[in-house]
Amino acid sequence: MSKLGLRALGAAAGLTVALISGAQAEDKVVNVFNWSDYIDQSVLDDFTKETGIKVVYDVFDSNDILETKLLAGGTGYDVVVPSAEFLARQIQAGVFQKLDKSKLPNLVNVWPDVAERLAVYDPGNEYAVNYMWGTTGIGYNPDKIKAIDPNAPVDSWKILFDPETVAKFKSCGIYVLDAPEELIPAALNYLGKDPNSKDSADIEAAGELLKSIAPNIQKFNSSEYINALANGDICLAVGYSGDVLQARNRAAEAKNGVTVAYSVPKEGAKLFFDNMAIPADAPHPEEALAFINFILKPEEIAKSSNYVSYANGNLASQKFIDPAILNDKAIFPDAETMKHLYGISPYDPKSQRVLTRVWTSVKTGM
Ligand code: SPD
Repeated sequence: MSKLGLRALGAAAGLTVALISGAQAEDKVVNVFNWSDYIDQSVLDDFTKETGIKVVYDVFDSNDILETKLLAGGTGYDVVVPSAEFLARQIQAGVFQKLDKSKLPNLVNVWPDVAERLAVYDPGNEYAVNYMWGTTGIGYNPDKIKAIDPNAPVDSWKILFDPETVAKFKSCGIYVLDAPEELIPAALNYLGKDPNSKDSADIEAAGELLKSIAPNIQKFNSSEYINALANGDICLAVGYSGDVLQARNRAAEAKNGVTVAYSVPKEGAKLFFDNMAIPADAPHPEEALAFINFILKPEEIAKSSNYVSYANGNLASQKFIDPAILNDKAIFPDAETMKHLYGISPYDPKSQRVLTRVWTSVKTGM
């Protein structure tokens, strides 16, 4: 063979090697779709360092967004994090693959109480592992609220659902989650009805209550309240426990003089569980299992809990959790608070239609 021929052969061989290692590098990816403000970035970095698997991380702030994508299929995601009541109906719809538990040795670290609660939605814990959990309650700026009404009922849903009371705080800014599965149960509970009711008349009644206070609400949004509270742009929000506490931390870091507090209303609040699952058509199921197993490492999930102020479903992680977080009843509710928390079962297609229609009319005022 001529020198030119040899060189061409060498170049072709080099190209083949490059293509093969390129393909291998491409395979070493896991595509994760999680809630916004729900992880410490260093956990993702640690995962890549330990496994060589790159994480493509994307975020959402509503179960509806996640569910729409999952039901359409072909999301390209390997790990997703639905809340329990959504997980249950998505399992029924065949959206997920069963977890290969032989690839999840760190399951030994899970908190049995949390796994048991999750099993109500995922019998036998076959499809999902709890990531984090929390409550949906009231975030507020104590200084601004006190300046308007020193006796404001910050420990009660009255501050939102009593039309005369909420109207006092309209001028300092109120945001509410854009999540009917949070607000309708809260309104039902306030009305003395079952927060879990799937009865159309009950959902309509909750909708009427929400409509009566909606003119006081500046925005329905499920993530912007963190910065809005932290910057002092609003004084009241219906939000998720850890998000409100992140707002408090951001304000403290910024030293901007803004104070933020979280309350679990005395009438009761929703307890939610967000869980890691693998879509049936995940392109990288092995990497997904490696990712879930890594998140189940006590010191890694503890790092995220410390960063985002949410409780997690990993009992062994508690020795790595900052005592200020572990002992904060707003994050790890005590037995007394737990008595007032409620879970929600999945909405069936009919009640979901009513819920969606009522919610649209709350937001549009029509
Ligand atoms: N920023 C993270 C928020 C996580 C909230 N999960 C919502 C659960 C709703 N049922």
